[in-house]
Amino acid sequence: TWSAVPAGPPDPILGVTEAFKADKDPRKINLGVGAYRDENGKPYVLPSVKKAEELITAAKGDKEYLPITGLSDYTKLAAKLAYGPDSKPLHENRIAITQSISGTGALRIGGAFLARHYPHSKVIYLPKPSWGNHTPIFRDSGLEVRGYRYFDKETVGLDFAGLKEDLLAAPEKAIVLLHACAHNPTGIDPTAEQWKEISDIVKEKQLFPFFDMAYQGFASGSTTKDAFAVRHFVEQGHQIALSQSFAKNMGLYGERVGAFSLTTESPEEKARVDSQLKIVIRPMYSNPPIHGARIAGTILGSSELYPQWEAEVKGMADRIISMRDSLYNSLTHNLKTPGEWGHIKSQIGMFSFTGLTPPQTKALAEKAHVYMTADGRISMAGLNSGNIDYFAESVNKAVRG
Ligand code: PLP
Ligand code: TYF
Repeated sequence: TWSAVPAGPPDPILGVTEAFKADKDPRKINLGVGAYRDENGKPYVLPSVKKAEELITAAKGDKEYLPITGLSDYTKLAAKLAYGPDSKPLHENRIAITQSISGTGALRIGGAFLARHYPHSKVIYLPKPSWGNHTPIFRDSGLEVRGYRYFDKETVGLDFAGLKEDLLAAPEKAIVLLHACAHNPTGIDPTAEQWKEISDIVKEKQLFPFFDMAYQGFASGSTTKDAFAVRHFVEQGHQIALSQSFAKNMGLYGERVGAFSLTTESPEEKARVDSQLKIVIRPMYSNPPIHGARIAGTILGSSELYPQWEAEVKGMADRIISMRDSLYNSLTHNLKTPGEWGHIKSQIGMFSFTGLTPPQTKALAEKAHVYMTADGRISMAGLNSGNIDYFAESVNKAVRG
């Protein structure tokens, strides 16, 4: 029956982990997948998450099905975290929101909802490059995927002129996907001034902004600062779509906790949109898992756990920032590695786009047992004081050839 099914390629990011696992060298380092590691290289369960789980266990709740759009105690607080406590659409009950299977599920619900109900366009523009899963998510949702310039190879920075040109050349009312903060894979975000210009172009061209916020708090250490772009667009009167994930900022990766929301014109419109979100979700998975949503809801709703969690997110962000400083200093000052490495320090969030070439990344895997994606992206969280010197020396050798 399946004789004509061709073997598919592995996921380019998760495939790196497979190669890493198969390597037996004790010096090996996995900088492929974007999952936080502590200073001992171990996965990190946040203490606030452990406390929330204790409270949940003590409450002896049942395991009944959640409603289709999930735990409303959680989604209300997720919306407040993203849009801000003073958000106008939030206070006016104009935000349609549903729990989702983490960020991926939120993007997929959004893609499917827009493909069915957005009346103006079936075209979505993604930054070049973008997270590898964006293209299949939106294509499989029934949208036509196109790209806008984002990364400038020459400066290892934002191609802001190219970005503006491409958005201005897009058909009116097309959908545009924006990484809210900590752009994956480049680690390069627009500045606040640049976001304001992007907002103006989106307004002029009547584009529909779809924000993917997978790293709120993880980029700068402040959930408020990282929500700047989303809140600015909403203040400017844009109707937006928003995907949220608690995988990174609460370390809830495998619990699959996320949310998808749309701002609307009125509570009446919100109610109609909510009803159609349910119709999109019902035949996909019926209703979402309960445990992770309880954890996130407990933390966001607790006057004790919320500040504790914010400090823990900042701790993760700060550790990553300190690794950026160390790596930059090793390459530039200690090893005098040829090239300009300032981008390692200026990039934001989980990833650094090193500028290493595919042959260099291949050599790093084969000779030094150091694994990263072929585009030269490294997950900064995989570095720690125990392996950073070995990593810098290996990069130095690879660059010198
Ligand atoms: N969007 C971006 C930009 C990501 O980097 C990720 C991966 O972490 C996601 C969405 C979705 O991840 P998850 O489905 O684990 O929340
Ligand atoms: O880019 C990353 O590494 C994260 C994690 O299919 C991830 O976003 C990667 C690939 C994937 C799911 C999650």
